[in-house]
Amino acid sequence: MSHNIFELFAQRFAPHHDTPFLSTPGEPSYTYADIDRRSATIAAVLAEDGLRPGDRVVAQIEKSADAVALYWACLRAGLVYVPLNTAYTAEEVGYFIGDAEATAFVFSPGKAAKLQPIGDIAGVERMYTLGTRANGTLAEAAAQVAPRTTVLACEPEDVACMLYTSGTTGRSKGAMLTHANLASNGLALHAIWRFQDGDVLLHPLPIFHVHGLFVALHCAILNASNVIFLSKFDVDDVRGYLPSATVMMGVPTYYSRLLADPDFGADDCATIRMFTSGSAPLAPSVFREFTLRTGHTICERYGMTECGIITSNPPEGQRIAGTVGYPLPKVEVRVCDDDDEPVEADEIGGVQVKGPNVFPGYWQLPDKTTELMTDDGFFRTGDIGSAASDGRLTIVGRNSDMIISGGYNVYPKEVEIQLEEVDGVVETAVVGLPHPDFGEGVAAFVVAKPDVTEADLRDAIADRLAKFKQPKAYIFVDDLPRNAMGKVQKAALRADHSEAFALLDL
Ligand code: MLC
Ligand code: AMP
Repeated sequence: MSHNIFELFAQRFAPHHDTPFLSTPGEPSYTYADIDRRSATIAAVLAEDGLRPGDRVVAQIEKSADAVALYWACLRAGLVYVPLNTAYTAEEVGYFIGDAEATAFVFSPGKAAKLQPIGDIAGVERMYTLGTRANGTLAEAAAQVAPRTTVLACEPEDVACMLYTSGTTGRSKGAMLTHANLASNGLALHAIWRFQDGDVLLHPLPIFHVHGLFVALHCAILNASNVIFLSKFDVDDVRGYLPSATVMMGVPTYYSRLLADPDFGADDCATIRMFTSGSAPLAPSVFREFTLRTGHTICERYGMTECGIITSNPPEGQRIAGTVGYPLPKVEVRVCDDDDEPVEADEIGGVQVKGPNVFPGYWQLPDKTTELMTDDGFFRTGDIGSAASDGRLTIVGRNSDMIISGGYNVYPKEVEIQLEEVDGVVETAVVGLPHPDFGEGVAAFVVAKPDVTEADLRDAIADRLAKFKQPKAYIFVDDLPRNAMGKVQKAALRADHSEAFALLDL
């Protein structure tokens, strides 16, 4: 029996082959049969071009029905799909296609001038463009070939996707996710979130991260649901389509932005049976105001690239603000001290996870993977939290300085490295400070010679870092606070400047 997750998808959507799957505003709906066939023709092109199971297909493409068809093509052919944030600059993309040793690189037609040379330098064998309107060289080639309907028989532990994350040391690492990881997490979520006939998912999330590509889309596919497939989050668009949906998944910024619209309220949400939130902490104030305004209690859940969804507030039971609920079925969560010894209930420690959802490791970094796994097979998440006596988990922070801005991870080291290359900059410290819209905003504390200006810094990194990583505030200081060991005290910077974004005219 094959463990290719595409087999599971096909079994679920086969009885609904001709029903709507991706409904993009302004376009005719694509049925499951449309995307199934489209993915089979893309798989045929990739196979004819020599791609073999296990090869990495790196894609920096806009959210579209064809992007999903490419993802399915990779799954069915046993290729490793490597989606990249569309905000990454050409320089960042060069790192990823090199590190992944990409065999194929698919990018938006509009970025060809910048990215084709990057692919050439990296020695990528096959490059294609793929637009949002069935345009681009890959789409055109796929339109000329017969579908390749076979689905490669996979083992559970075969790698299906690789997503870059956790760059605490300044560079992201490729988290490998297997067919079994994705299948177990998708089936668990489909069950605990009570997906049912007739559910329609409103999908404003990007599809280059776990949340939008796996957590949201896989639940819908396993339910053969129709997906209202928005190109990005926009308050007016979301409000317009909520009445056509029954489920929406989002990051906290989505909910705070909806609440910032004074006209948003219960009438918008009359058809919705579940809102979920994750990828970053949901402020209890947002949780409570959302309930007051709409009558809905957001279901907060906790996940990460390396583990998919780990815990969720209960579908029927009590959802408590500031908590992330209980472990999914077959997932074990424990809170431990520095010696990997479980702490008492309600005591704070490091969150560790074990289960079919946990990834096998980082691409070509076995030592890093080993370092994060305990002797008894638990993954050290790097998150700090506590578990109540009934197992309900609360996340209170992270043991790294990682910033989560609007649901995207930003690694301070990656930003500091770029800023410190600017002439006249002596040193920097990048931290996340409370931000009314993004949850945390990237702020850079800079020690520099007098002639260095903020504009110099912004210009220097404009083409080197994705915009979401670029500091939204620059604070020039004479020196950085240090402890007795000489280590910069970022906690002090966060504490002393916690109001910085609240004071800015955002
Ligand atoms: C965009 N910008 C951001 C940003 N997104 N800056 C910081 N943080 C972000 N997340 C930049 C833009 O480039 C723009 O710069 C400026 O900020 C304002 O843009 P905007 O129009 O307000 O941003 P928008 O395009 O609306 O995007 C904001 C957002 C988006 C919150 C809608 O970031 C988003 O959809 N986030 C979801 C991320 C996600 O899917 N995370 C899941 C990770 S998986 P300029 O200069 O051009 O104005 C995971 C596991 C799990 O964590 O548990 O789920
Ligand atoms: P990523 O590496 O992009 O998958 O981000 C995963 C990280 O997001 C986790 O390790 C947590 O730090 C954070 N995270 C995800 N969901 C939540 C949540 N509900 N509450 C707090 N932090 C969260």
